[in-house]
Amino acid sequence: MGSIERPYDVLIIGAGLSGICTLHHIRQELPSWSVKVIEAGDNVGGTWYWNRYPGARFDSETISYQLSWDKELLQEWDWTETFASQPETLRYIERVCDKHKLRDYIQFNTRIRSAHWQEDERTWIFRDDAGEEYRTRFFVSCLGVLSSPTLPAIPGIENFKGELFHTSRWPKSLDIPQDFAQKRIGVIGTGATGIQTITEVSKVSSIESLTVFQRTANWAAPLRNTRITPARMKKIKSEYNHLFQRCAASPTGFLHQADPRKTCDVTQEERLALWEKLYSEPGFGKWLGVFSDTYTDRTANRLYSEFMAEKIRVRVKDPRIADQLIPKDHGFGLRRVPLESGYFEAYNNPKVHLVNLRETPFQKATERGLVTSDGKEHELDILICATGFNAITGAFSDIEWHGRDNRPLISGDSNAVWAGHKTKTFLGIMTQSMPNMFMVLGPHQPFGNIPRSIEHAAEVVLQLLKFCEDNGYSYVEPTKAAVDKWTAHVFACSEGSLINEIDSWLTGVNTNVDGKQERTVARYCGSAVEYRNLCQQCRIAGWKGLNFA
Ligand code: NA7
Repeated sequence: MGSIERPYDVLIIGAGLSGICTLHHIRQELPSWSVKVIEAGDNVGGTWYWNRYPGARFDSETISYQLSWDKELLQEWDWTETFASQPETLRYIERVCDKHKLRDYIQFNTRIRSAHWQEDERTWIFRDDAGEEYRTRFFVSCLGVLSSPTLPAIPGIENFKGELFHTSRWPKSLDIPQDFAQKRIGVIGTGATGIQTITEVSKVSSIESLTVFQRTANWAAPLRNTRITPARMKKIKSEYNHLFQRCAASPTGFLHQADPRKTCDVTQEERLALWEKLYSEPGFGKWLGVFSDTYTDRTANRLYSEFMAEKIRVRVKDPRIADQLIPKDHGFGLRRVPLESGYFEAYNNPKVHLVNLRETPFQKATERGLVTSDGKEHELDILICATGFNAITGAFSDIEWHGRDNRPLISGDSNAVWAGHKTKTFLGIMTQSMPNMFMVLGPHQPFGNIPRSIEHAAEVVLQLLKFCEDNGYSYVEPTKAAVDKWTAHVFACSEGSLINEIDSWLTGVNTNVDGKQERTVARYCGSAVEYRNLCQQCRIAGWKGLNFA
């Protein structure tokens, strides 16, 4: 669209669940508005479009992950597994788009590179890779929390002659198991993605070897996936209202709530009984259903970690390997806990080798593979980087921002709104100097059960857009005081949580990204229930904290 044409009323970037949900609500409630979605991929789905690596699946309960507003689809759609695989989830998202005819508004294969605020016209001008311009009055970022992949900076990596890729850029032409036959595979990274990939690759009997490069051992616990029978699906459908109410009442948006008792207030038998019960059940209860002080009290966390360490020892035959797989530098649950289906048993396979990068870090890459500090060359045909993402702010960094007074959003520049990746927001929905820009799953929103957070944020954004429409406002921006107050509140909520004392994407640390070595508070750590109440109070008070014009 050329710049002389009428601007869009709303431009959305990203056609993952956030973008789809926001688009749907705007189409429903502001039907006369012109709206466009720009998406880098060639299909909808976001996370579930990009992450096609083998073994990719939910490790949170699928039934609590759906869009709760589409009551009809809830009744129509039959899930086949308690924790759905990536293809099934992508099919669900595609179905939502087709049912609501959302694809008509989405432009695929387009990556936005820059954003310029035009104060006199009160519009944003976005430019894509090809230099095409998109003018819009309002803009909703649906860029995703984990959408900007990061690769390890290993000296000489460009010399490696084998295949190398990030898990979220899995080559469409690479089939497992066929293309893995007789191959020496390497995986760097043991987060949720690495754990799923390693488990799946280790099951391919025809591989020559699988070498896991582990820097930080990660706690993980059994997923215990099951098929959903037609009878169970029928029952689930009859309980959806109750199920979403349970999610709404939970601080994390999941079906699980912590046991209100404290770890040391019960006998050892009672403690073990709860832990064993949770361990034997499917899903996140073993992370979220534990005693209420597990992630705030060091003794409680140590006791639970010891319980989990013993489980690993039992499952891994070689005690030296088991010892390396048990985290020593952080307790259970202080990073996002991956749920697995045979991860620890993978190390009982003689073809699977563990390289402990804490003892022998990477020295360099060669044509043939990776050399560690003990001088050993690990020869590889395929190197899979499960090395995570520039989380929360990464996708924002990939765009060059010129906000009000030409301010950058995020860069090394001290004038940047989020200088040094230190995010500041109002309700996690807006930030200063970026007028008319709203965020779904922006920094300072609760993440927890992601679709529950998305639905709420999309609703708040819609309320704000309608407020502008109803009052004839073409300009909205939070005040500095409101941003400072909200940011201070977000920091205050994070106090006392042991999770915030550990390096991980949850605390904004990524060793592969300049300026992200220090921990920060980039997500809302309080209860999602309280967060929603605060948003509602703000709305009832006439959106106090926002300037409209
Ligand atoms: P994560 O959880 O950020 O894990 C990334 C992994 O990659 C982690 O084990 C890292 O080790 C490792 N890593 C990253 N960079 C390097 C370098 N340079 N060298 C060696 N190892 C490295 O990402 P995931 O994709 O697994 O999961 C992200 C979320 O997606 C997950 O939490 C779920 O919510 C779904 P480190 O721990 O930094 O030492």
